[in-house]
Amino acid sequence: MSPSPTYRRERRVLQLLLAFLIALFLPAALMGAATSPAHHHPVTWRVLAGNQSHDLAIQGMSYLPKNIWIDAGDTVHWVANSAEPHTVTFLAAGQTLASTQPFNPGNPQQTTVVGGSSYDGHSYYNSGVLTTEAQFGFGITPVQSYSLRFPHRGTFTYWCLLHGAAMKGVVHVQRAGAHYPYTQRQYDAQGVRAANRILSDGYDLWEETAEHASNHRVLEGNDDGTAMVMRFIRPTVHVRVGQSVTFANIGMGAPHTVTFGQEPPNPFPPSGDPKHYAGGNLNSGIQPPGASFTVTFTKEGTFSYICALHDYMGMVGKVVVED
Ligand SMILES: [Cu+2]
Repeated sequence: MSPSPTYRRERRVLQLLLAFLIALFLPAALMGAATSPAHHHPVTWRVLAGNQSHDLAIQGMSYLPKNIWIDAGDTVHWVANSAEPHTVTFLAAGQTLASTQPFNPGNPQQTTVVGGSSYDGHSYYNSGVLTTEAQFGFGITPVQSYSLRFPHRGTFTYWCLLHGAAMKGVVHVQRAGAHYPYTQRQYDAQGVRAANRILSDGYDLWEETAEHASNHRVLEGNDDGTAMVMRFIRPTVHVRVGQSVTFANIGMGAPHTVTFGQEPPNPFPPSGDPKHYAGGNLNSGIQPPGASFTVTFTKEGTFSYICALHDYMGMVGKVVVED
């Protein structure tokens, strides 16, 4: 005997109702699973290292954002955002920042990736040299990004080994599944605002510094702890034969050089005679903050020079010597 028409109709209604209920509740059930802590999907967050003006004259010493809140199991992906190099460096427990300063381009612990891809909360981890430039010099291969996973809760501070105390970032790791206080979009917007502030501070500093420069006193850029001016101020000066120009590093951050003639393979040691310069090779050597270098010009002509560390950013100048 075949089922009655009524039974068949009831069964079809039941099937439709079941399909409707599945359609209604399945997405909610899946979403519930995705947001529960037990099934927390790790998120990768982006932090920019540095920022700069279009002409590279102003370089920022900051991570954007400086503070980020993530959940245990998430990853932070740092991306190089300037020609000026930076590192992302977590110091070992008990290690001081001072013990790593100044940056040593000959130390692979500082210039290459150190530590694994997962942060243990207490060991030394280093990104290597992060820059948008393909080359860095000193035989160092730079990197464009660095990723680290954070499996443990805690507040973890990191530094840039090139800029020391001026450049600090913090990763706040909450428990897995905890609510995020900010989205990536909000961090990106914060980053744009911070970058614009740094650039406008840098241009103000450039203007103020120019007031202290003269034909006999050239300033090797300047910095205010966050923004760096990567220009000789003034870039062109005029003197007479027998006169001198003093190049001074009045900043707190970057070292510079004053290099006439051929750029030496190693810009660190000084070479040439600054007391009688009549053209050719002359190098100040590395000028840390506070250092100065005086050159006496004994011949007329136009003499171009560079900062061997920052010429690719446009840090170059010339001295016009007249009889
Ligand atoms: Cu320089």
